[in-house]
Amino acid sequence: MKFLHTADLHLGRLYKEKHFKYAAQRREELWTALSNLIGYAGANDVAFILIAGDLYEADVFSAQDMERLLMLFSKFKGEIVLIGGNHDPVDSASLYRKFKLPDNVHLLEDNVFEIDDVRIYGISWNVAYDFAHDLDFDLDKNYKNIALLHGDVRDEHHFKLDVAALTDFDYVALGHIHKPHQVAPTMYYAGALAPLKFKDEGAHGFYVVDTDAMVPEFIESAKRRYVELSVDVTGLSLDTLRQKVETIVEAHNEDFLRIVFEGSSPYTDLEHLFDYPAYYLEFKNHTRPELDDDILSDPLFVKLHTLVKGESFLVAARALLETAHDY
Ligand SMILES: [Mn+2]
Repeated sequence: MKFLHTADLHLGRLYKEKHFKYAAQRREELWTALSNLIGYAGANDVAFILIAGDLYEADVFSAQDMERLLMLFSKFKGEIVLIGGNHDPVDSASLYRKFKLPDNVHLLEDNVFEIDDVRIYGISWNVAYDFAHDLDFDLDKNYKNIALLHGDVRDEHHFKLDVAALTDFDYVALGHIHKPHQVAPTMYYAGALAPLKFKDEGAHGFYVVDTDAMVPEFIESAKRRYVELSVDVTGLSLDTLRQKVETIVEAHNEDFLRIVFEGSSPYTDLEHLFDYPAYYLEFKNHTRPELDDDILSDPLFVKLHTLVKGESFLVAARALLETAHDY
């Protein structure tokens, strides 16, 4: 029997980045990602789908959105087992309370769902739950036991999950950390189905797991990636730099792209010099002004340094240098 493990879809998420022309379209793409996942599951003999929390953004998710979600779920022939995360906690205000869930959708608040020889233990996030003390399971080894949880295995202050308390499970399906990865021999974060910010670099998708082997196969499904690339501009002419930027933009014109300028440059406004019709493109200027030791040992700059310290000194020195050039 095969199952699919996903998490952190964050449906409804608003894109507030300045100058992002495709914010509404991107918001819709998160739905497409889920729809594609359900299509994949249907076409690949997946018996059940595990959703490990943060399926939607409770702050902005409407009743119509919930109707749409449940309609999508009801199209799947298998079972859907899910829990709430910190973005969609299952408290009294939860939209899950206001709708009748389709027969194949199973919301686990702190209970077990059984399918053939598999038992899935799920805990939904709500403010009252204390993960530090309540990860106490009495497992029957005649079953394949799966845990479905949303939390952080590293951060003491953020729904800390105790890895040692979960080692008896055959598979632990986690959500919350957006990077897909293995945390222990049988514990995996599926990662965000679609990347949502520059911290979510790299490949995104979901895991497909056979319950006999319990070894997940990662299926990359994300349409776009977040890509941050550094360019050292030291000694480059503007024309050479323009060509470099152009090459990068062409290679990533369907991605979220951030180009960081580093090194030293005589141009203080590099981040405003380039503009290309890319899907999403932003520049960060981390360059330092070109001030070499010869210049800085000049009595004028030595005197300046007694008056202005730190970063302000470099800015002032740069301005002074530019003014001097004009004479
Ligand atoms: Mn989360």
